[in-house]
Amino acid sequence: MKQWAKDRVVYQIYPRSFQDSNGDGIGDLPGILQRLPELKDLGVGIIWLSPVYPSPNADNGYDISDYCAINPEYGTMQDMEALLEKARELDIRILMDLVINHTSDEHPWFQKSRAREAGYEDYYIWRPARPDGGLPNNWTSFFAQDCWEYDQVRGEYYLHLFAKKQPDLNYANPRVLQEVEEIMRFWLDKGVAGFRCDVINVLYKTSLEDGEKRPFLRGLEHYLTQPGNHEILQKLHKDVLSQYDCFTVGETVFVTPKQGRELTDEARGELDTVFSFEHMEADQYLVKWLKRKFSVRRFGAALEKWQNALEWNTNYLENHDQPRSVSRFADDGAYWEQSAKMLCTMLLSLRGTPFIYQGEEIGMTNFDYSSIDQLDDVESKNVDALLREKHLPQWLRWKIIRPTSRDNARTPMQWDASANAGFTTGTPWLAVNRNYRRINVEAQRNDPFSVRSYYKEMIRIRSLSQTLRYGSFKLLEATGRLLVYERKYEGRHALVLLNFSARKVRAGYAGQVVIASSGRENYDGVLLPYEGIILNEGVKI
Ligand code: ISL
Ligand code: CA
Repeated sequence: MKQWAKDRVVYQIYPRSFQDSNGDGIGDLPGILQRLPELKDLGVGIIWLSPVYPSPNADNGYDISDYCAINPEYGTMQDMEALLEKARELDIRILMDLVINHTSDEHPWFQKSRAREAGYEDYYIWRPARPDGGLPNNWTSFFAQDCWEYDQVRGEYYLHLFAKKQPDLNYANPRVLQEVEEIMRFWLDKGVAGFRCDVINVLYKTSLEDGEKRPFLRGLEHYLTQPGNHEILQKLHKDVLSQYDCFTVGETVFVTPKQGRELTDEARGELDTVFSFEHMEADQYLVKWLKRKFSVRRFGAALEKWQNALEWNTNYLENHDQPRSVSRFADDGAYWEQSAKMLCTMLLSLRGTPFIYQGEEIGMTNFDYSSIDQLDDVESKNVDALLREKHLPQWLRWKIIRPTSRDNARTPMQWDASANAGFTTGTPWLAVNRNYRRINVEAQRNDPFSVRSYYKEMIRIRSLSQTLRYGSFKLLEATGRLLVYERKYEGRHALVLLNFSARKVRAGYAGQVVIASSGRENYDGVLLPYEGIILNEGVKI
């Protein structure tokens, strides 16, 4: 793995919601370009762009209809080149989102495949109905549906692990892999620095037999991290990735530490790093719809396991699929500011490359909508439909969907206190959170005590400290409220003390304060509500 990818901080941009430049209510590439200096100022060294390719937007760009072009809603290829150029000037590298498990059903490959055009028949996973007329198998999708859709043109069903407008590609067909290699070369040759690889451990379907009985994701055992998947990644690495100065992070659903180690083993040559999900279960049972109370103990246990499982981690608390961290793991009310800074202290002091999601650096919160009608997300809508089928009343459906919906993180970026938070002069595609007059970049930019300034300072401190970047990780405490860990490097160490509660907590350590989210310069053994502190050469007392 490249050293630059270890030393830099990544910032994820969800283009649709970042910055609109032409008043159509949709964020775009010129909008991003305009904001690059802002990100540079924050200390960002890498940007991950969620998909910007042409797409019918059944899943906001994760359903791609042309991999080597730019969605006209977002601009042109010239805009993309200008963005790369400006980023180069500022020494910011750009990662593209590589979504290759599925395409849009409007992609020309799918159009040709459904028409059985020569050479394209097997680009997707087609099956006839069962003799009894039933679906080809009993699998269920990630988005709360079955996995098969009947296509009138072809007279067969196609497999889709996600929405029905996202047919899965057939990786048993070597032509598909060649196409993917060409796409990767196209972008790397344009100067991108690598890829965030969407659901990259479900590409290869070993068999299409019925899945074991289970309430969700039936069929998973036939496609999760299969040997055939490892082979695909090795080939992409050998043929393409190894030829460039680039970095990859695989979004690997339900990944175990052992699989994570295999996927990132340099000797095997597959991926540089993976996103794991276990810490996201600190407030849920396996799937996000089954919420439980956030537990520091569970959170700490997941961190301890993953921080030590892999040679190098990627750390995140938010992305475009997850609710806002300050609303989820801490307090977005009375202790909003303390909470956001405490979470920042953690994110930037873990071992691995930190990923900040747009708006996280100003403490953006979950949306404040009052009904499902205000949502856009296909996943939320499918879940609502499923729960309705099961006769759940509306209030209960909303209770389940509201804290979990992916739209919580997709509300437009809050830039300033003007109309629509400075995101657009038109009507935003998704409503802006009403707290934008209080929570926005402009209000925080020049305030040395703001959440954003704290992020900036933490990024700076991390960049100066080998201990925080490369040190080993050791969990010292993960109790009801308190999370404490040690980072150690070449005989030096730092202690990170985090209070996940609205009460003062005794944490008996002493040392020199490197940074405290409260701004204080001395530590007296008691953490303030939602306070985060890093102590240099700290000791237990
Ligand atoms: O969001 C999730 C659960 O609610 C995840 O299961 C998510 O579907 C999974 O992490 C895969 O996510 C990625 O691929 C999807 C896309 O919708 C997500 O936005 C993307 O991050 C299909 O491309
Ligand atoms: Ca626009």
